[in-house]
Amino acid sequence: MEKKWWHDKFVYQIYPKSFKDDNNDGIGDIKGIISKLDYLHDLGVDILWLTPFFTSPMVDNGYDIADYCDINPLFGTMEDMEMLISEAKKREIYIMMDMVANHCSSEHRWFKEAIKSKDNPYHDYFIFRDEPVHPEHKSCFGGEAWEYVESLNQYYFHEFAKEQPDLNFDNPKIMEEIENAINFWMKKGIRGIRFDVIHMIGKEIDNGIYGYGPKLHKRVQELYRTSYGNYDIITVGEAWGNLNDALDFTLPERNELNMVFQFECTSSTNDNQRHGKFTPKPIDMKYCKDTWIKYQNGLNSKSWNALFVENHDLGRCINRFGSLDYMKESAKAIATMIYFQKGTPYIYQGQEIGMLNIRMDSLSDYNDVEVHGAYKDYVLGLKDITHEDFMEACYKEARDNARTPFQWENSINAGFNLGTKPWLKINPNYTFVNALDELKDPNSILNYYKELIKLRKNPLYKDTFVYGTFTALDIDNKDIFLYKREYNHQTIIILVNMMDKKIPYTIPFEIDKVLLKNYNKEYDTKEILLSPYEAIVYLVK
Ligand code: TEU
Ligand code: CA
Repeated sequence: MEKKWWHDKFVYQIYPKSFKDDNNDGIGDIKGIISKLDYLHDLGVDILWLTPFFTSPMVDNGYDIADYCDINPLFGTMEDMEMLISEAKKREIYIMMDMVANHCSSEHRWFKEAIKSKDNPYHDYFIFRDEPVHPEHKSCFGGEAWEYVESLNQYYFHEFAKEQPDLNFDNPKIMEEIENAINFWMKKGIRGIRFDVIHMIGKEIDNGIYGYGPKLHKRVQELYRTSYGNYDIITVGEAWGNLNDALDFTLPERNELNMVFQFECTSSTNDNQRHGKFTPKPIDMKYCKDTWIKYQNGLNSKSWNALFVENHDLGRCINRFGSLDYMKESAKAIATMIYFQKGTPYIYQGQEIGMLNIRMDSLSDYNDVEVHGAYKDYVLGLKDITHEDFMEACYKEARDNARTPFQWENSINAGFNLGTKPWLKINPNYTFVNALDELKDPNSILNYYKELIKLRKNPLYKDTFVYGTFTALDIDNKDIFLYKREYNHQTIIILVNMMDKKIPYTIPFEIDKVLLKNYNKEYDTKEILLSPYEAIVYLVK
């Protein structure tokens, strides 16, 4: 495999609105990120993926872009962004941007022109029809996917909110616009791109095809050729699909993307026979283990994996995969289980300090457009989810769980700012879950993350973690995740108890030494009684 500069790097995802509010207006900003670069450097991460920071009315918190080449004034100025890029670079940290190509904002100049008349050159930038086509296909955020425009006597298509009209990729001008936007940022020194819902840019609306249309991969290849492929950057696609879809995007010879996120584990708690995340079901860790193994084996030698358990659209990983009774232990176990696999680790802001889901008192505490759309559809419309069940589902799965302000310390507004009411509630647990306390406690989740990152980068073991083969062991065991990484006669084994119970276990190999552990135990025999969520990384003889 051809070696790349980003192969051994950790990506850290920042949701700028919630990270750090420097000017104390209640909204996180770029200067806030700059002020925390030392914290991030100290943690050991190398690439910062920033969710969209472009001009936006913020209906979907930036995933509704009104100008692809300008900075959202809520977050700062272009000078601030240039400063962030250069200050980060001084610490050998690089910026990854979020490219939303599938749709833009209804406040974008293109859309404002488009609705002026059918002859307007921008009209064909969007998907207009005289009647809704396949009206049974609903918007991802609730309600219809077609919105009527009276002045035109036409409807336009929007996969997400009605303020997020889909762009018409059948119009070659759209490819050009997106290419120009990417090239603009490449020249500013951006070193990575995360592509939002990239599987949707091949849609064929009249044929009822929304994801993975026949022209999808040709379009991604064209974007590669005309824009980011000319720069030495790291790319990752948000592509909801299966293993074969992942291969199609990531086989190096196809010149598309370096890796994609797979959502089979994180969405396995959604009951898709009913209303998805709003009708959640319990986690099945064996299923998750099998899925992780499937992607490791499927992409292993051929392409590359993205290793993640959280992002800005998901509930927190302790709530999903771990246990509140074993907060610290399970947080560390989850990290150990996932980040020693082969691929690029992604850490979502707050994950490293064990931030948790938030219990909101009322529906109005939620900011997310998705929550309010779903409430209208299922609680008020279909009436097949009760208000109480809906609130309970939101506690488990609502995207706002990941978007509460970062908890920096046990002081006013958790240190997010100096006291102005933040745009979204702060989790009241900041009194005991916060970065400052975590830094001080040698057994904290944060210090474990630091140790884990150091270990994965340690020159003695790095090649094994980065390029070593992955082999799952004891695969039928439904409680334990055991896997081995091997490179040039070095073998490292990762053993994780995924359960909240004690499990006696006989280690099936000869131990040289323990490289990382989340319990203060000595391991001198091969017969061990694993504690709940115990995790151990062994160097093998
Ligand atoms: O998400 C796409 C997506 O399909 C889901 O993750 C979505 O968040 C929803 O929860 C499905 O139920 C991406 C972004 O990550 C998300 O934040 C945006 O809202 C969305 O695209 C639209 O740009
Ligand atoms: Ca601010």
